[in-house]
Amino acid sequence: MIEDGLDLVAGRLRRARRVTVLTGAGVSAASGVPTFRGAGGLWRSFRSEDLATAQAFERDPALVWEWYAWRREAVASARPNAAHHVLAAWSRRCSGFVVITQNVDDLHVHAGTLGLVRLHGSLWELSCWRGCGAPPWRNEDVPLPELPPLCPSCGGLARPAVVWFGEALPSAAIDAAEAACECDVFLSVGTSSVVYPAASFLARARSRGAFTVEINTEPTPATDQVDLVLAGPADELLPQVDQRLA
Ligand code: BV8
Repeated sequence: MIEDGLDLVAGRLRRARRVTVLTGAGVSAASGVPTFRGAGGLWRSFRSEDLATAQAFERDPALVWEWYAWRREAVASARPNAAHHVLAAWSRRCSGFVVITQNVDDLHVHAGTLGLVRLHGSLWELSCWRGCGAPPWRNEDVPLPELPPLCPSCGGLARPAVVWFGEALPSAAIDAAEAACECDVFLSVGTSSVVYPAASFLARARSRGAFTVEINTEPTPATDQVDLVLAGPADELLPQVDQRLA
């Protein structure tokens, strides 16, 4: 019964000093943001993995920028949903609470989440493709005035300041995420648990004694690794857990 699962996780959260939540595209699905592997995962005929690489950008920067401009357009009209709001409230209520996100839509930021660890960057930040030394900059223009956008410092090509496949994650984010795996409860919410190193944190937290929970509408490779599965939409289940904490 889902009710028993909701009561169980609420009981664990009430007793927990340290709680960590890993989120993926499924958390933003109810906000209308296309997921990576779900129905919206394909752009034209391209798989996300084929476009989110430095090789693809090297080959055809205009094509890759068209895809990111399309995603920025889709996210620009999106608003945080109940899942984002519950996690933001928990981050304000509990000092030992950390959200690690794979999402680049910044909806957790817009929900006011404290202590957010962004593993893969942001759609709203750009950096210099040449690496001229200019620090990454924020640009929320939709549409972008020019495609592809240029580096304001050297005039060369700009790239989205996201982590592409084959690229290392920011070491500060990795360090913060690994530290957050020392927790009492670890929730894996709305992620297909196939992209690494993000998908490694659940096992890491489990090996350190955390009570682990998966919230997802579908089974994933993590489903048989966790202590508890809550099968359903995060935007419905997280508010139900929150009600039980009141
Ligand atoms: C690296 C930014 C090395 C860009 C992204 C170990 C084993 C196997 C492979 C590897 C490995 N280690 C490394 C690799 C390679 C690779 C990898 O993991 N490949 C996978 C595909 C097998 N990893 C990398 O390349 C990483 N870099 O390893 O570098 C290195 C090291 C040192 C020095 C140099 C190099 C970089 C990975 C990051 C890539 N960038 N994003 C952009 O966004 O454009 S990844 C991107 O895809 C997302 O950020 C996210 O991480 C991932 C998508 O996954 P999800 O978010 O989970 O989304 P998805 O659509 O898949 O699933 C949605 C889920 O939600 C589903 O389960 C669905 O059922 C559920 N759902 C839907 N609706 C709801 C819901 N759940 C709840 N409620 C709902 N309403």
